[in-house]
Amino acid sequence: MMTITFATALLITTSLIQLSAPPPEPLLPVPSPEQLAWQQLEYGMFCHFGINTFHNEEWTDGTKDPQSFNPSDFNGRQWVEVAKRCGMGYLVVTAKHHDGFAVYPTAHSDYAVTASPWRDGKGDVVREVADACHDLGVMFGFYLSPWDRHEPKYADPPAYDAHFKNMLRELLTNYGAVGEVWFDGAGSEGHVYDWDGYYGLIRELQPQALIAICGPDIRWVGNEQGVAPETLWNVVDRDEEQVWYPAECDVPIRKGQWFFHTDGEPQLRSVDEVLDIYYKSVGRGAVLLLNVSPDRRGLLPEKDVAVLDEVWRIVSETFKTNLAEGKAATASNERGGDPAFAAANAIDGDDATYWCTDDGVPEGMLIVDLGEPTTFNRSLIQEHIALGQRVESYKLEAMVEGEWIPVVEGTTIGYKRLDRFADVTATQVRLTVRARACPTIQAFGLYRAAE
Ligand code: FUL
Repeated sequence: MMTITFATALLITTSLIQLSAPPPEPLLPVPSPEQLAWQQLEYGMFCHFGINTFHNEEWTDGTKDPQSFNPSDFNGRQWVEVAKRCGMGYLVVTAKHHDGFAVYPTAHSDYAVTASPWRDGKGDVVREVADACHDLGVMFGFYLSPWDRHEPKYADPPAYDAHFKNMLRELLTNYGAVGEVWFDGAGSEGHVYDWDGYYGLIRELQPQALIAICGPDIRWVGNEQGVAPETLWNVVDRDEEQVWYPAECDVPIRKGQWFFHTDGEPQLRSVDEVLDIYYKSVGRGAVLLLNVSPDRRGLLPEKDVAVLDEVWRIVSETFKTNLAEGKAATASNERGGDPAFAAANAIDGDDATYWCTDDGVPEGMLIVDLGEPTTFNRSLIQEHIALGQRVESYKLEAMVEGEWIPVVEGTTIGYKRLDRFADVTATQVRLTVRARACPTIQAFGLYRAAE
């Protein structure tokens, strides 16, 4: 029989006293588990590869000879290896672009790799990419263009819907787990699609897959520059309902070119330009889907890969050491006086814990004593968005030679907010946030940018 000693009883009582405050109620709507997991990937690779690759064109009209699709050294695994190494958590490959040419052996069209000389018509781009993704732990997604300039059935919407669903079914059943399905809206003006039928099929066959752009789970940020607005809410009005609808920033690494062009190298963005995009997308609470076009070999071009490598080296070095981590932290209010919601949780390096104020206290100040003059030029703030997005504005100040000076201020935070500013050397910093309900701050960081 178990006896409860005085010491055990005391321990239980103390921990009960300490864990007195309940967590805040979620501020609805909140992300689905899949949306949250996707958000945490932060950065993905888009690969446009198809018949256009062999014609130096962005949009061919569906009449190019399938014989022209013939990569000399195709290696889908190389794409995924580069993505993985460069910090990209997912990859979206074009299974069929507007021209209608399928880069996988569909049973529903002759306009496909099966009619090409590549691997004697037995190749499958999607297979190799999907397998490598699953193998390397990169989330796999595909793009399937609704607009189809080749398929004769396109002129007959119900017949085309059946055709499109046939292709969707193949992609959703033959390639393992799918994390994202990307439906482009381009070219479709005036055409009526059976969207509900498409979504239903995806929900049935791959319930965890997120449907992006022309879909209910991920929204298009609204431009192809990789730039999210300064104020970015994940909650939007849709069909007179408030929904969690996070933003994805898709942008090609070669300006204006989603597909490879033999003369496209001058369009390649520099490391600084891609870093700027990173800060303006991931750093504003969106997810970045950066397009890198495989070339006519079927490989990612070396120069583009060099940019990705360098960008990731700088990002990972910059955010490796949080100069605020583990320092002494206090706050204007800590929920219920409970250590489970204390200021220290924002700088403990643990995303599962957060600093939170009492209900009815939508404003809070977090103060970190750095202990000694510390130089930094980047800051990071993250909300615990599993409980909803709350912060409407924030302000960071630093104690420099005995005085509080403004460092940076802004509006929304969401999953992640990164700010860049000139070197500040301070002994203390304070973050003030104003929110729609008691704020939940899971991370706060100060960094020094890598060279
Ligand atoms: C656009 C398309 O027209 C481009 O070719 C590309 O696929 C881009 C991602 O979306 O709408």
